[in-house]
Amino acid sequence: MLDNNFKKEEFKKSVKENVKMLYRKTIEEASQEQIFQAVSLAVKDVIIDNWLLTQKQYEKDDPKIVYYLSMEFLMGRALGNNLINLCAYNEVKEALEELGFDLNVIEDQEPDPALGNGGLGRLAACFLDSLATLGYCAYGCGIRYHYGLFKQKIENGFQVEVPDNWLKDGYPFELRRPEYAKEVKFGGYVKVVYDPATGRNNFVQEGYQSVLAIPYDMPIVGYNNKIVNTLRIWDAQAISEFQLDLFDKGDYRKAVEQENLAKNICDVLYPNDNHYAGKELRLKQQYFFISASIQAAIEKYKKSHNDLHDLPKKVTFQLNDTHPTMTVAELMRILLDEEGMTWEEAWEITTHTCAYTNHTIMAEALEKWPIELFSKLLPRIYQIIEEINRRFIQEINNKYPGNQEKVRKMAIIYDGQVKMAHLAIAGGYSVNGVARLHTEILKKQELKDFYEMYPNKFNNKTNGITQRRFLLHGNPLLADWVTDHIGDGWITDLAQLSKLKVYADDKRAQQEFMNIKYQNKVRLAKYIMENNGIEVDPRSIFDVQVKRLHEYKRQLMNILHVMYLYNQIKEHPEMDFYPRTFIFGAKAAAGYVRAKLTIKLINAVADVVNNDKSINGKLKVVFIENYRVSNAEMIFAAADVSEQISTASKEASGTGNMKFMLNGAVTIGTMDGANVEIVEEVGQENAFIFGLSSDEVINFENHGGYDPMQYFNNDPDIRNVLMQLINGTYSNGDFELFRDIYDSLLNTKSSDRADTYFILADFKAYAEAQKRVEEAYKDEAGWAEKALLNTACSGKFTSDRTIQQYVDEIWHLDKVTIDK
Ligand code: 26Q
Repeated sequence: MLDNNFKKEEFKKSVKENVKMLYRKTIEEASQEQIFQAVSLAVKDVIIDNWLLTQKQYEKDDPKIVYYLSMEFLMGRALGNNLINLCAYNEVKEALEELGFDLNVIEDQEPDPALGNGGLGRLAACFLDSLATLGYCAYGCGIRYHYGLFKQKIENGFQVEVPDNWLKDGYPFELRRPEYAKEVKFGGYVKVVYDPATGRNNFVQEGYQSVLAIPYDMPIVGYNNKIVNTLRIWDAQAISEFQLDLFDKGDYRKAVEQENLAKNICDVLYPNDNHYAGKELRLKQQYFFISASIQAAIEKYKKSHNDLHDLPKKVTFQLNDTHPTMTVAELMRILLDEEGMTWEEAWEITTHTCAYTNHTIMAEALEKWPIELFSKLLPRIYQIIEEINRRFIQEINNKYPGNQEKVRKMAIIYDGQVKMAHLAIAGGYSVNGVARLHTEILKKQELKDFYEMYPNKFNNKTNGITQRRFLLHGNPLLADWVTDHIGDGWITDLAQLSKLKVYADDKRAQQEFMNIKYQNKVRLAKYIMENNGIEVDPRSIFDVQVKRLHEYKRQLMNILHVMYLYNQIKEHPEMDFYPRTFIFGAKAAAGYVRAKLTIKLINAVADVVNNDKSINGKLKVVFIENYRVSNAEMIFAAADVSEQISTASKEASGTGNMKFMLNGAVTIGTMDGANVEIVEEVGQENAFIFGLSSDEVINFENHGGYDPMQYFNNDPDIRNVLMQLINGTYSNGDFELFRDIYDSLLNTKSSDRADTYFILADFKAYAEAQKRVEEAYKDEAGWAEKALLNTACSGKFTSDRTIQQYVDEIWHLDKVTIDK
């Protein structure tokens, strides 16, 4: 066992002590939840020592800091992950066994902190893990939502959202730090005050309302290196609780208003994924956590440095999509209004400190705020953005004299709206996409004009995932097998997985590899039985699509294909067919009606297919309720086939695709996002690629010429499946239930083009690729080789590699090691 602070007997004593202190109980009397709290407290104790050590080291070394600013951190459970990174997992497992507890059951007591929607939020969590493991000084900055992403229940086949009260029993891995509270100001107006001493106009916000931002810190444990970084999430508190004298002054109304303002800011995470909703509360959330985070960062910088002009040498603010773009204006405000700098000085510093990551090219995800809303809520910030815009337009005019078209397309404020992406690009020194194809599309299409103006700002950082959670913790059997074959260096250097390649055609290795897959399928089958009451055969092909539900991700194409297969089996019962279990997991945004109807369709098909005795269990369909980080770990480990079937050009990167690959699942997918790079690593022959290319899709979109009706008219298989949406086959005779889905594919009633995501265009190619999957799976050795090679070739997709590239090419951080 590696060097860590765990002594088994001491740890057991500490758990007993904690149960006594917290609950006045003996260990025999305590519930599993209470044991979880007691164990977590014992673990936190060890972490805190390293946390202090790390802070001391940072104070001594004064390394450059990255602040990763994000509205979302989809952390998943902390206990198991912390034990893994402390290299104490097995010891604690044994200690608990000796006390009569099962660590897995204890881990299951932890709420799954779901302060994120999907890919973007989970990426932020993987990045924090890699930053700590690689020894870089990094702070995550976000919001302490009281309710995370809703829990999903399925009732009568429909999604029902249930509030996620994750703080209900107290969360053991957070530390409240009220002494670092910051004031955040909203509303009011800006008064211009001439200062004869400096000859400057000063801008003073008056008549505003304040909220107090209280930080809560969560430890981010690096792997086996004693480094513990910090995720700082801000909670809102009414300032009047601190300033009771307001009442004395008789300003009762303001006190109540401020109280109300504070009340709802941190209530809930907006459950939209890849979709923008221009809600005032969302804008408040943005400014709330940005203002607090930037104030704290500047204060910290000033403690040990005396010249703010050197800020870019010591600090980078990385913007996780446009949601934290307010950073640009808030930093300008502090430098101008509080530090008394000139515009030019402040702009020079800001544009060398901020950097922006783009995560989507979906038009409906682009953030645009109406200026009335913006200027009322944030008058001084709006004023600053107006000036940024005025100067930016001047720059455009200088570069393209008389070209109004450029101004129209690139201005930060235009048509009564503030365009956050434009502000992020103008206000920073780096713009990156999240996979090679995505970055190319940004440069050639979506952000073409900006690329032309600032080619040097643009760069690619292909996403990655942390193997510590998604292999070492999630798939212990495979993790041990890998370590037995190539040593444990892969845990911090995933490229070493390529050493497994020599085993790809080794009979024994293949058998062991597939046996582990089988055991993981048994584990998932048990979970499905317990949670869904559906019996699935672990010998069938586990074909999995888990991700947020969105039309562009095409869960609909997957389920239409299942309907097609079912028709085939019914028509040709004698047909050779390898048993397959189609597994879905997906949350739909609460207001996304068509996505929710797709969930109903999946469950309706499941009902019919799973209960049809005549097909002898050849086909099963399972919708796993409440897909989230904790069950994801188990699902990836059990997958044979990874569904990555987005309309080409729409998925910026995808990260689930990488988690499947790492766990030895074979991809069926389009040439989209990071799939392109996955195929490049593993080889065409070890993946199943189909469908329109991104160029073909973009060409249709720009020039028209796509007619889904042709497929309906000319292809009887497609026609049959589509008719089954409106003839009651899956709706107990109700012709209307799924009509919206049918219409979305064929009818041009709405202003949208029918079949926006080219499902009918790709359907046959998809079915044919699925046929190839089936044939390949029948060849046991051939499949084992493919699966093993997927794991062996997944080294590129570690977030350690991604972070190292951010460090080398954008952040330029200093590596830190803890002395001794
Ligand atoms: C915006 C405004 C108002 C409310 C919500 C939002 C909002 C929230 C979340 C907009 C977008 C998101 C999330 C986007 C996202 O998760 N994108 C994914 O990012 C991954 C990590 O880079 C990529 O792998 C995925 O391809 C991309 O879809």
